[in-house]
Amino acid sequence: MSRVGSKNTKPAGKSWESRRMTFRSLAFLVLSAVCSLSAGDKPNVLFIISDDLTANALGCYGNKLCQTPNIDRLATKGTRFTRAYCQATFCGPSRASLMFGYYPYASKATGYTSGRKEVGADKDSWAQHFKKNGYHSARISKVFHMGVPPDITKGGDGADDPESWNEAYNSKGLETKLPGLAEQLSNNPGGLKKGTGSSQSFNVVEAEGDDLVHSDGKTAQKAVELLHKYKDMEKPFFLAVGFVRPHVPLVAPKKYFAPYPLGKIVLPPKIPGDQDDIPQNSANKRTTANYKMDLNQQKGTLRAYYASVSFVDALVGKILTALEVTGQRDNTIVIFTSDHGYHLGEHDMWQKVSIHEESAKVPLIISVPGKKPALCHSLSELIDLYPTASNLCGLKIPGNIQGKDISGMLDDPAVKVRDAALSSGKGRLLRTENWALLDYGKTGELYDMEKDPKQYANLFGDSNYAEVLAKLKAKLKAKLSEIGENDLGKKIRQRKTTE
Ligand SMILES: [Ca+2]
Ligand SMILES: [Ca+2]
Repeated sequence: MSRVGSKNTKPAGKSWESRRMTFRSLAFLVLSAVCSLSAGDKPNVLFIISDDLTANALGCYGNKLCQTPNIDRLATKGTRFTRAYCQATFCGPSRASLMFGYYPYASKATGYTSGRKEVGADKDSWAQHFKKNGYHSARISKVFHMGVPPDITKGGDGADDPESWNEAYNSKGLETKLPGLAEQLSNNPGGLKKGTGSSQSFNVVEAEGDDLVHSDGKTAQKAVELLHKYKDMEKPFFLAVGFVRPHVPLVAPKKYFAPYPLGKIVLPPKIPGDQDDIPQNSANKRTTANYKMDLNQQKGTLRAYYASVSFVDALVGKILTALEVTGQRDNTIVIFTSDHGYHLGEHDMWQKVSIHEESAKVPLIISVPGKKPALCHSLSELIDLYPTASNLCGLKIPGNIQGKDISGMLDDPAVKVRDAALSSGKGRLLRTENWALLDYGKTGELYDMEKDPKQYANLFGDSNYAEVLAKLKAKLKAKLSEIGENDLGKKIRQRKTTE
């Protein structure tokens, strides 16, 4: 899909200037017509982040079973990115990175931290930058890291950054203690243990009661309340809303399980021997075998994950409806994403931390009033949200942050600002348009993403690809060295990528 608008490279000369002026005037007229903006007004930002949500579970990303009508509708009103990557494949570092604008490799914010301690008091988070520049900044639930479920059952702040917000709310929830049909689907051979088990297992509760007995239900309700409050506020708002589903435990109201009877669930396609060329290491250990899941337990997990996703989708719908009924949809930029992806049985792997495509790729939708909907295949990173939103709202992009402004992609989806995306878990992923290098130091994985988008055949040890591998390793090294040049004063030790 293409759209009218500014191009990647601008033609020189007077004709370009006049075309640009015409375009600007047109854009202004369109914007004035659809928005109730007066000159100088800044758009609001509604940032919705889900937890552990793979793009593969969403209808708009091609899932035929999981029902996500509200997120799908948002996608039809914005730009949907098909190659957006997180900077770390688990909660803490991914969120610290996107909120503070530094790669985990640079900041060393690699644990369950907000990132504040690592970047220092003199750096502004994304929300704080907006707060300092005339925005009312608010958080509901998990935006910086929170332990799920412990911080949710406590109703605590988790690893929050109080400097970022004018107001912040937590959404206490009972999680697996909610009444309902409860079961543990991993590490429970034969389903002999009744009820739910340890916190990071696939614990499922088909809960009695409505949305509001859940942490996420309360989060959406608070968001609706704040949107009503903000409609008469003079300042624009930066509202960050974090949902904790589909992070485990997979607890959601019973009604969201109904569309997914076990008989309807289809596990991802399996290739014989697929696991054999995947290095055994801590990044890749969350396998069906290690979780001791039989076929029905695998399907049950997928079913509960889909129910959790549909629950989040319904809550996103409630928030977007509130944005519309309060008359703020036409002057609010809506961003929807997740902190990282997730395995749902591909390669017989589950959950996160892996740096395979399913775990490192994130859903990303950016909807800007006045801009045409589009599909964008250009590479982007979550770290790009901070500079991009800043530019879209007419705020200066802080010089210290490491993301790139991708707002040009919202005018023309063919625009490219990166030739590679970088992610990390236990290892580093360098993802170019055609290749994925998963680097673990001594071992690695190499995939031809054009011929093998599902990453079945690891070419790392194949001598026919030695040249490609060498080039990618050099590119990764150069990228890390570029990121190492920053203002944080951290000692970066370049790890050997070849041995
Ligand atoms: Ca997460
Ligand atoms: Ca394989």
